[in-house]
This record gives sequence, C-alpha cells and structure tokens, in this order.
Amino acid sequence: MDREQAGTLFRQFLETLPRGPATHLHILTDADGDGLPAGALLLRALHVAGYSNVTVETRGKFENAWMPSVHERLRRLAPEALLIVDLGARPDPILPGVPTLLIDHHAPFGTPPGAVLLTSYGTEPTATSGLLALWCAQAIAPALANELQWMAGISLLSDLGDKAPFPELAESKKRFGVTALKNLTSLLNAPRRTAVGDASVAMNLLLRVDTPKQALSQPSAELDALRAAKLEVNEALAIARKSPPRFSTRWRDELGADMIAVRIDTPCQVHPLVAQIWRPRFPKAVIFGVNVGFRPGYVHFAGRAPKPVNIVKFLRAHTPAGADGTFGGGHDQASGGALPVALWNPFALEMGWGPELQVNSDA
Ligand SMILES: [Mn+2]
Repeated sequence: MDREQAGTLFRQFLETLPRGPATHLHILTDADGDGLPAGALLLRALHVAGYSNVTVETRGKFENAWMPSVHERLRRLAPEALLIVDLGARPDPILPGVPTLLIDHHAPFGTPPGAVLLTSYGTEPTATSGLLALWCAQAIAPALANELQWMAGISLLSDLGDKAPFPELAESKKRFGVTALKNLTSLLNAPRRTAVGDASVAMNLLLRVDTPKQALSQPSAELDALRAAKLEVNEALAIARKSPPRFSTRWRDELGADMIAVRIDTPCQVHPLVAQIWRPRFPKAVIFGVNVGFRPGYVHFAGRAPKPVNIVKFLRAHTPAGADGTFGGGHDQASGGALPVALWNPFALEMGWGPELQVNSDA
C-alpha cells in the first residue's frame, strides 16, 4: 500500500456513496495519537472537497468497532456511509448495508461483509493510519493536506516513534518543529488514558487548529483539559511503575523469549506504558503490563516484544475459549487483550506466571 494506491482506493469508495457529497458520512476513529489526527485529517479534507455532511467520533473507553453497544449508537446516528479508522479489521459486520471503508494498519482478522479494507499491513515500513489518512486527503484536497501535513507527523511519532522511516516524518519535523510535534503528541494521547477515557476534547482541538504551535500556544479550554488529563495519567503511571516484574520461562522454545508480567491496578490506561518502560531492563524478553483495575471484572494486558518475536502469532495460538475478538490484535511486536477474571486466572497459570498474577474474582 503506497500513497497512490491509498488515494485511488479512497476515491473509488467515495464514488460509491449513495447521495454523493450530500451523503452523511460518519467517521469512527481510535482515540490515540494516530487515530485522532487520522480522523481529523479525513473530516477536514472531506469538508474542503465538498462533502458537507461528515461527522466524527472517537472510540470510548473499552470500546471497539464490533461491540453491540457501539453498533447501537451508530445506528441511532443513521449514517449513510462509515469510515472505521485505526480500529483493526474483523470479519464480523458493523452496520450491514451501510457502505463501509476501514482504514487501518493493524494485523487484520478479516473484513466485514461488503466493506472495503484500506490497510498498510504487510507493507514494510507499515504506514500508520494517520499517514494513510494524509494520502487519502492528498487525493481529494491537496492544498489542505499540505497545510495539515503535520497531523501525519504526529501519527508517526505517536505509533512508531522518532525514528519512523517515512519521509513524511522528516518533512513534518522540518516544517513544524520537533518539540511542538512531540509536545502535542504527548498531550493528545493523554485523555484516552485517563479513568474516563474520553478523547473528544483532543479531537475538537485538531478540528480547529492549523498548526501544532497554534494548538500549544493559544489558550483554550481544550488545551487546559489535555494538560489536566496528562497530570492524571502521570500520577497513575508514577504509582504503577513501582510494581515488580514477574518471570515465566515456560514458552521460551515456542515464543523465542521469556515472558515478564508487571501487575498494576489503576483505572487509567497505563499498562502499555508500563510494558514500554520495562523494555530497556529486559530487552530480550516479552513484557506484559497487566492491569487488574482498568475495567471492573476484567484484566487488560498489553505486551511489547523485541524483533523478531511475534506475540500476535503467539497470543492467537493461545487464545482462551470465550475471549472476545480483540485478543491478540495489534502488531507483531505490540499486542495484548482483555479477559474476564474467570478466564484470566487459568490463562495466567498457562502462561507460566505464579500466584502473584492470580486475581481475586470478588475484588
Ligand atoms: Mn494506529
């Protein structure tokens, strides 16, 4: 998937819209530093290209695009077409009969019946959703895409880091400033990690501003909210990072690495950060941040692996019966899942972790 292919696929999808530019097109996007700029870029480019009836929302806490509660909300909105962005790809239907385009870069499980999948998965290096969105925007609103090029830069920084091998990142840094890009990326990622987990304030900011410096220097209610969210998350992380690592060597042969679990207990989504923080200490192991306090009755975990260890493959081969379709999603070196406590406990034993990883189901 390159720029040209993405642009062509996007234009082809727009040509199938039932009422052309008047079609109510709804964007559901991930709440992180990739999904947010992707959604904002798509909406703003579509507006400029004459699509006057486009709406956007960010995924709420615990949500994915295949939950009945999410489908119910989407149905009430009654969109005539859907863009599902940065939320993975699964074979189950979303809104049957509604033209749907998925824009994504995660390891897909399949494509919903009748939907179109625009994915960079399988192409190295793998473009983020925000970069795919930039390529789509370039195909329909090139001047605006050029002005908002930094949004793709944010998505690359957020998902792939400072060394992402894309010329678009170098261009963003040069035109818009590394510090401003990094500071804004960090702030945009804060709301979805808070206990409430609502990132709409971050989206509102991206729908309004034209440069990262404007976002950071112009006083606004959105900026205040992002700063407050970051404080909340930092406090939760400061506590979580004191938890000790727990080791398992059981799957060394199959996985090609030992596994380390760090158990934390917070309503904030800091388990991926905890996994990330421990990586330099154990660069050859797979690290799991295991959060028993994120969602009542559930254990959420996020794993990070060194190359070439493939945890998507490993987790999909060890998915407990009854797990939902998000288990083992993500990327080859960054994956995880969520399990009800009753499924987590046997899974943790199976993984080779001891009593420290068992969760009291009454808690
Ligand atoms: Mn992403």
